[in-house]
This record gives sequence, structure tokens and C-alpha cells, in this order.
Amino acid sequence: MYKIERLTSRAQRKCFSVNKQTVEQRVMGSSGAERAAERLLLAALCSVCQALQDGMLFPTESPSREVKDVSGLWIFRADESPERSRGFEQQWYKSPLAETGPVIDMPVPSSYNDITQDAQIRDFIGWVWYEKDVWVPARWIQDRGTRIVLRVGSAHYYSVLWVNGVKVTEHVGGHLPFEADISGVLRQTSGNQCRITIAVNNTLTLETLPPGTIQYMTDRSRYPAGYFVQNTNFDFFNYAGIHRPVLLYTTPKAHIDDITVETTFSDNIGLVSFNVSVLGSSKAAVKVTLSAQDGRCVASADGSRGVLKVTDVNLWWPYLMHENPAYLYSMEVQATAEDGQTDVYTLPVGIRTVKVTSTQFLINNKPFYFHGVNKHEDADIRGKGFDWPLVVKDFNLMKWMGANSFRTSHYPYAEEILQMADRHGIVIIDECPGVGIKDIRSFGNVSLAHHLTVMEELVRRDKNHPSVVMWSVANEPASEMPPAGFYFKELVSHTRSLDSSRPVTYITASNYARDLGAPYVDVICVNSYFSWYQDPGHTELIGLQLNTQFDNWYGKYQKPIIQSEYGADAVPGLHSDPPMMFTEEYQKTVLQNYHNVFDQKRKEFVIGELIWNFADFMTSQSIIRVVGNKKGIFTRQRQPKAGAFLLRERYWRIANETGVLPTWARYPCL
Ligand code: GCB
Repeated sequence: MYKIERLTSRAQRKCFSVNKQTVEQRVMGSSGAERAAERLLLAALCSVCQALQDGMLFPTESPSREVKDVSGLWIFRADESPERSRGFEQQWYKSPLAETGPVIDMPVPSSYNDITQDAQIRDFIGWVWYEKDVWVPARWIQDRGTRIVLRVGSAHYYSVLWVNGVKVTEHVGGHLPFEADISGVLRQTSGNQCRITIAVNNTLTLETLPPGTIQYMTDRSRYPAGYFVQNTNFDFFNYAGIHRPVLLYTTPKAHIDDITVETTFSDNIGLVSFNVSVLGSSKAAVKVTLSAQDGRCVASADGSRGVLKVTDVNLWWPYLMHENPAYLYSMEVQATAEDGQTDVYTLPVGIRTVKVTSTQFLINNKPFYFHGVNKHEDADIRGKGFDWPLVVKDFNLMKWMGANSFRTSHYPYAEEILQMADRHGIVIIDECPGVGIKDIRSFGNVSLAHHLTVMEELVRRDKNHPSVVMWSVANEPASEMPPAGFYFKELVSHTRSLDSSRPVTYITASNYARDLGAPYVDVICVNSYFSWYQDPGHTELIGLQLNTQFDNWYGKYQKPIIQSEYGADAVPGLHSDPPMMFTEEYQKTVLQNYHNVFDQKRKEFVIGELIWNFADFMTSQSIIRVVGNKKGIFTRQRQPKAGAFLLRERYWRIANETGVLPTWARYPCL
């Protein structure tokens, strides 16, 4: 445990950053004593920070770029030494891992927790070591104009990367990608073989996102010496390991580092503003071409910034809102350096707008009602490991049930999932891992600085996805605590400064009168579990309590409201009539009672309902969880419970009322 604290503080200097210019602009907009206090805090933040400078474009192939997926079977060793520090002391990265001690096979991507029969590995806390030998194509190494990048889609929580024994980068935080230019290291070491070593630590501290604490148990009559547990305030298993693909990819030395697009339209003209940053050349000539789905070029421009005009625009519409949803243009960016080398990157672009009024959420100026789900990245065996069959199955199920949206509760999902959502027109509320912020010590400067950086990393990765319509900066924080006001004011305004085109929210379960962050959000997102955590068994109270909840929040803020979570556990196959808690009938009854109120309030200011949860998911062991959380309307294996059919009928009915169903869509309730 000692080890992560030491390394994290070194990483804080490197990675915890805020955009200095934005921060100074914000201070100038404030006044008086508040301004002085802000200046002090922000100066403190800036001293530990440097801005995120590089882009994080999803690696794709093109005439100038190659991608080599080095996921698959890796070898693995958990550092079981009492301090978990033997691997660093003995420098396991310096030689093949198998020479340091016993290793086992480990699939990547996957959580390591459920792969073996060993409960110690399932519940392991501390450093684990991964290694894989890969061959790098000789031409990549020989061609000095080629830049070779090693990229990890995500690893939970804290990672250090070595190539051939040389440290190339470290990264704080799960759920988001990180990468390193390894051309130099590969060219220094002989041959084309590349030994990749990744050490990953899942220890959470009061300043990580999500936060957690390590508790040493000192009562020797109950615990052996050195016994510790990790405490968290979130309701999902703290799966760990390398969760998303590991890739090697190339670009020319002078390369497109980042692209930012923002879109709008006026009548039938679509406008795509773009900003391209090129690294490795100060005079690269940039050309941007936008093509329609049939390959026709619809607009083009020279220069790294500009606005493309598209006549007779096909807008990007959500699923079930339009007969031709999810229309994507293809934007090809070419950057030609002084030496004549051209880098090419192609980005899908959906043209759409998002606006919020006091009672509505507008997509392309039309009211959008979220009828969707909350999800988790979670499945048997692989835990949080990325898995295409699971991703495609989940999209099929969402479309089957008529869901038009989901929230990435409670952390950013794999970018491949956002790409699917772009292509299918599924709307996303994109949430950062700010879950379980319950301890007052997690509202301090270091936590805030890290949270701002995570939002920078999230916006940098996801800003170009038309499916993403709103940022969520946290889930159920202790927003009634005094420091929460300043914390959320900063967090929300910083997120807005990173992206002014999308609304910002966080998900609250606090009392409407005492929530200190709600004044800063664009949309109120409320979680409630009437007849479950409150008044268990009393579904007859839902109507009254839910009406009161909505009227209180709207009365105070006059902002549109999403019911961002509601639900009840149902153990599949457990039945009772009259309904009792944990049966499928009870889950259905809870949903029906909520729906009755939604149907009244959606005529006024309620703009969405997201069931908790799409599927059952694993949690840590506790007396309120029967092998995980059972609030799914699908089982963990993605089979429907009775509640799934109820929602299916409802969502299609709402879609018929509010959207224009494509001709191919069958209304299943008839
Ligand atoms: C919540 C949390 C979610 C939990 C859920 C529950 O409010 O946001 O992470 O899983 O309740 O089932 O307790």
C-alpha cells in the first residue's frame, strides 16, 4: 500500500492538471473575497498541474497508419508480499516475468478477479504484473519516419508501463486510455522483439476516483498481523486488471494529434467547425474533406481550423426519433508535412445540436425524452473486460426493448461502445468515475485537481461522439457537505469550459433543499428507491413520494428532471402474488408505480427515466447482496425477467407517441 501512495504522489505532479488559461479566465469572472479565495485555491491547483497537451484519438488504420492488437494471452503475477512492493524492489520489469517467480496465464482484456479458482486473486489488493512478448514489424523500426505508439484502452486503477525494461509511462485512473511513444526505446534496444510489462494497482485512496480507503485491522484477537481490507462507497465489484485492448499503432512522425469538431445547422445547412492539431511539424498543410454515406464529397476545406457547410444536411437523430437515425458523415483529415509525408485520419461525424430549456431536452430543436437504462461494464468470468459479443448483445437488447439512451454509470465505458452508440443512434449520458465521494476528505484540493483532470481526459476522448449529449461529473456524492458547493461549482464550470456544446450534470440522491451542487447543473438528475431502501415493501407509497420528489426539485430550480435511477432487486425465478420484495412481481409493481407518475410529469418537466439496472451485476460481498445486485431487468447472462417485458411495452409505446418510427420498426405491443 505504501508503494501506491509514493508513486501516486509522483504521478500527481505529472498527471493531475488543469488548464491554466481557463482557470485564470474563470477567476477573472468572479468577485471580491470569493475571488481571492478562488485565486488561492487555483494557484495551489496549478502548482501541481500541467495542462493535458496531447490528443487521444482512437487508433484507426489509414493509408498512413497501422494498428497491431497485442491483446490475447499474457502472463501474470500478483505481488503477494506483505507490502506488495517486492516487484519494484526486485525490478521485475528488468527481466522476463517468468524468471522472477511463478506466473499464470491471463487473458487481456479481462479483469483478473474471476479467471482463477483462487479467492485470494479474486479479492487481491495491490500490485499485479502483466507481461507479453510481441514482435514489432521490422519496417516500423527501420523507417525512422515512423512513430510507434503503445496504447492501453484502460487498466484499473494505477498503471506503470515498461518496454524492454525501460519505463515509458504511468497513468492514474481506470476507465480511460493512456499511451506512450515507444519508437525511441524500440530503436535503442536490439532486434524487433518487444517485451511489454505492465504493473497495475487497484488500491483506492481518498483522492482517487472513485475514492476508497485501506483499513488495517489491528485487533490481534480477530485478525492476523498485517491484515487489511479496502473500503469503498460504491455498489459494484472493484474489478481490476487490463480491461481494454492493448494496441501498438503507427503514425508518421509529423502526425495528426487531435481533432475537435462541433456541429450545428440552420434550415437545411449543416455546419461543422473543426480544429486539427498536428505534432512533429510546424508547417503541415491540412486538408479536410467531408463525405456522405454514399461516398459523395459534400464539403472540403484547407487549413487546420474552419467551418464546413453541408447543404441538404442529413442530421444525426436518435434511434426511434426519426426514420433515418444515426446518420454519420465521414471526415477525412490529411496533414502533409514539409518532407511530403501525409498522415490521414478519418473521423465519423454526426451533425446535431443539443439544448436544454427549463422543461425540455432538445436534440435538433425537437424534444427528446430519455427512455433508457443504466448499465455497467460487467459480465461473468471477464468482469469488466471488454468483450465484443457482450457489447453487440447489449445493443441488440436495448434496441429490442425500445431503449433510446443509457448512462455510463459509474465510469467511462470503452470508446468502442460509444462508436456503436453513434452508429445506432443510442443517446449517452457520459459519466466520469466520480462515484462514492462521501468522505469530507475527498472534497480537498488534491481530489478536486484530480477530478478536473479526469474530466479533461474524458472530454478529450469523447468530445466528437454525437451519441454523447451530456456529461455527468459524479454519482450520488455527499453534496450536502459544506465543501460540495465550491467543489461542484468548479467541476461543472471547468467541464463547461472544456466543452460548451453539451450540458453538464451530476446524479444526486441528496435532499433537494440541502444539495449544494444542484445550482450549477443544467439538468437535475435524481435517484430514488421508494419502497426499497425507503419504506421497504410499501409500493403504495411510491405515487405520493415520487410526486413530492419531482415537485420539490422543480419548485426550487425550474430545471428539467431525469429520474436517473429507480428499481428493485428481483431474484430471477422468484415469484409471489401479492408481490413481495425480491420477486419478479415486486420489481414489476415498483416499475409500474413509478411509471404512473412519470406519465403525468413528462407532460410537464420530467425529461427522462433510466431504469436501474439494465442487467444484474457483481458487487462486493455483503448481507444485502445475493451474489451481486439483482436490480437488472435482465440477468447477468442477459436473459429477460418479467420487468424487461413491461419496459419493452412501455418504451415502444412512448416511442410511438413521441418519435417517428422507422418503417422497419415493428410496434411489439400491438
Ligand atoms: C444507487 C447507486 C447504484 C446502486 C444502486 C442500488 O443509488 O447509484 O450504484 O447500485 O443505488 O441498487 O443500491
